[in-house]
Amino acid sequence: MADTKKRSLDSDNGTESGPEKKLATGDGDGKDTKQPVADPGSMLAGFQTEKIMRESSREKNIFIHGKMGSGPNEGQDAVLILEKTPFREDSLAELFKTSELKLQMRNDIYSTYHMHPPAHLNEYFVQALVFERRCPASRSFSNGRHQGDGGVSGYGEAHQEWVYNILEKKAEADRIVFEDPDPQNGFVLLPDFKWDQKQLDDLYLIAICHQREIKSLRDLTQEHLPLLQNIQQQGQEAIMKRYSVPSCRLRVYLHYQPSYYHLHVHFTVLGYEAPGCGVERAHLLSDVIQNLQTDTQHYRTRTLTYPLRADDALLHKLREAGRF
Ligand code: G7M
Repeated sequence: MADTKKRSLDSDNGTESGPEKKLATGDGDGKDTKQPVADPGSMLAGFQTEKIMRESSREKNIFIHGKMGSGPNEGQDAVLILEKTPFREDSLAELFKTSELKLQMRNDIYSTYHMHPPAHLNEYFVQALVFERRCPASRSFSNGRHQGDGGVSGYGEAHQEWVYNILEKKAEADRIVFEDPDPQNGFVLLPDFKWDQKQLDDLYLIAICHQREIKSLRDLTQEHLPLLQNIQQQGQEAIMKRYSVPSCRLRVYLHYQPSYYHLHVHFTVLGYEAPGCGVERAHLLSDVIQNLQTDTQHYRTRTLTYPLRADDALLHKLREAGRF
């Protein structure tokens, strides 16, 4: 990899801390101005945890199911995903200067500490899913903790509205990095909401195609090659232009199974082990293109192997159908 140095993106004005690298966001926080949002400052005050769905000390994240506390969403089912954010090289000096350090132990040349940084250097990235009705995930997660690297499963099919909101510019319009408006081969490229856009080390964008009939990898045939090649080429060019990350440093892939059934492509930076980028779930776009060039029926006919959590609704259905 040519450039292994950590590069940070300025959270205030959305520029990389280097010459003229602009982010898509107008205000940098991805706020959707067209939809009512509860006061974010107090939104989680009073949140009642019902179940820890998943927790990973390695990934430094926790998935919590519970109920919203006081406020406009009081009593509504919600899933919160809390994640410790990556270190930022440009804040290290301030971190050392302003943090409180407590010695834990000292032995020979070794010593360990607990560091207490000031609030603004001690950020968590939070995803909140607030459900109008009982959360479908609460059923599928009712057996307790989970293994695996995916996100929250079990709500994807029912909650696809956010994809159409993006395509219709009802949400995240100010975050769009690139758009080709062509209804057949066009797509919208924007940061995946798992990426806080503060550094390039975990760069993560998704391309969502304008066509609405293509549900997943399974639907693809040679007729979709112009669309796939367009996403690959224009997506990579747009990322190079915006973030100066060349295509040779990008991992471009589709998920099977995806969490929602509207064709989309993931762009992550090599070196970042994004959840779901492993061989059991990720299909490289360049392989997909070549497989289709060789056989138009490739993804319609071949066996595709994928992991499912023990309590995944799909696994349950496959069992009922006698497929196991
Ligand atoms: O596993 P699958 O291929 O379905 O991946 C879906 C991707 O969409 C994941 O990487 C999610 O983080 C991302 N994503 C999910 N939602 C609900 C949103 C959203 O509202 N906005 C954006 N920008 N990305 C999302």
